[in-house]
Amino acid sequence: MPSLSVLSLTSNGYRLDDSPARLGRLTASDPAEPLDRLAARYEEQGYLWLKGLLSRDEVLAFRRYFFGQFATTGLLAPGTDPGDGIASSAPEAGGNARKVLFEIVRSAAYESFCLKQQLWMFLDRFLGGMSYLHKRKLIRYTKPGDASSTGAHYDLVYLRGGTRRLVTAWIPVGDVPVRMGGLVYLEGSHSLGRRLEDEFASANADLPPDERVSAFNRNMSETGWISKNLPEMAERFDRRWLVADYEAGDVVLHSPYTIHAATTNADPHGVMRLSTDIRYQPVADDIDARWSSHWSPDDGL
Ligand SMILES: O=C(O)CCC(=O)C(=O)O
Repeated sequence: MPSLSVLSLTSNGYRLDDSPARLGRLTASDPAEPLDRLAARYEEQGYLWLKGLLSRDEVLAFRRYFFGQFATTGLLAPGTDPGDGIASSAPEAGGNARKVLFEIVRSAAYESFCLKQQLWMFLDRFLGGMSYLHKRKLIRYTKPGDASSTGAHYDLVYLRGGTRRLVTAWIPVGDVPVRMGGLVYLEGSHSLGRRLEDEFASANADLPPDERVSAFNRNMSETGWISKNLPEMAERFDRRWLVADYEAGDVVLHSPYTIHAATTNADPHGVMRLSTDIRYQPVADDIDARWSSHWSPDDGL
């Protein structure tokens, strides 16, 4: 494993590796550990990186299925195996890849991937009762060198219309070593997220109900993100960004208050980062109605 100080790690043009003291590694958890120990670690860390919760082979089979749908779109390098997910160096033409992506979002194959038994059974145990999977589910591929990455945010900003007992599952669909720009977590940031949310709640108190739950209301930044400048945030909040070499089969659960972002895919061989992020909650709790439809580019969330 390369030392963190030699990694070239950037996000939206900002370099994270200039301050090695502001970088650390995520702590892994074994899904077979006793539930009370896992729950205590989630409370303490704001996340659980569950190693090998899913079958590696099944995850890799879904990666192949996913990229296989793009065979005629120009997304993949000619003559390569879809399972490898190697991006073509030529620019995509005609917007076909985008069309295919949003067809996959509505597909039975993707739905069943997100409802793997190992996952929902774990969530049932973790939430202490029947779990519900939000219909709005996001799946993203990132090509090496893509200029924009997910900025720092916590998920409740987009889900204020329902329960706070939400759990996001971020699932790498394929291996995502640090250089491929997986999720990075601001250490111990769930307490910070709670504080920010309290501040927004009082600032938003006088807004009409629809606006109050909006990630884009007048009291929020344009995107709902806290910042794109991750190194500056690490200094401002005096914390480290935690990175990880994710492997196919891993699942990361994070709380709706945990601040996270993504980094640039710097894979030298053109390998695309593929991941899905989906949200579970107790079925009996209030559900944010805005998340009851499939993800679409114009859903305003
Ligand atoms: O995969 C990404 O770039 C962002 C994912 C995310 O924000 C999430 O899992 O909540």
